[in-house]
Amino acid sequence: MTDKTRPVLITGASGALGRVLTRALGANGWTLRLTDIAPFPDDLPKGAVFTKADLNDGVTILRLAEGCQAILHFGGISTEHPFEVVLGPNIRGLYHIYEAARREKARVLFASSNHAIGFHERPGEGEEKLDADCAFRPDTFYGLSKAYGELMGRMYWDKHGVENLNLRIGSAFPEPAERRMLSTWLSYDDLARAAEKFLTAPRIGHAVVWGASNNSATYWDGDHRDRIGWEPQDSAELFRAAVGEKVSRNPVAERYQGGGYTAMDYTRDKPSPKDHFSLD
Ligand code: 15L
Repeated sequence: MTDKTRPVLITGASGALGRVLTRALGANGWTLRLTDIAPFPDDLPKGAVFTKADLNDGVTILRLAEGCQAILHFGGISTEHPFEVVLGPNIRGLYHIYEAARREKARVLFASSNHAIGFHERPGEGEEKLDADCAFRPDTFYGLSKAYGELMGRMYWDKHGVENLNLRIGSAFPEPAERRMLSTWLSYDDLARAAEKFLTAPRIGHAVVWGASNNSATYWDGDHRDRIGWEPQDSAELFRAAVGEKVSRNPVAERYQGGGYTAMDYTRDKPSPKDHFSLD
């Protein structure tokens, strides 16, 4: 039975996706505890409490999670940065979240990212799509922290029974902004629906789900979405005319699923379209 009076903690509440979740879950009657290092910019939903906190501060995170049934972990660094910048919020902070979840017997929704697997090539027309069990191929220090986060979820489930869903988000924006996003786009409404399904699912275990809408140009197939009964409703196809020609013209970015992130600080020789790296 769903108990909406037991708090749900949302980290990264002041970010774009945290605000989407706060609005949607608040409107549906969930009791929300919100946190972020930045102030919360919107009106608080009824009954919600916001606390400014740094994910590096383990004591505060443990206190914030007291009595919570779930943690929606959307906090931390959300784009590529130097290793030392990523380390605190995304690695140490993540450990604080999982320790809090273990103590509270709370479940965790982890905002993972396609950049955990960004160096997989984009499938061509009719080629096989990627299954969520694929190897991690992180494309940045940021993507590496997301792969680590998924593995932390793996360990906390196997060792402590902390249920967790790793939503490997493609591109969550109001609309797709370039051709790649016709494959990777996740609408805000589909994101909110996934969070609600996560909260009400009877059992999750350790699950990995592609965080993308129902896009016909998808790169991805096969995941654990049945465990939460999530079926995305939106599709990037509606935007094809607007963004179909918007490409980067960078051969690295265009070859791999992670797009521009794969090309950042890239020091190998640039691949020609026909090259195939055999020593993978
Ligand atoms: C992400 O993980 C980022 O948080 C977001 O800003 C986008 O870059 C997105 O991936 C993407 O791949 O489009």
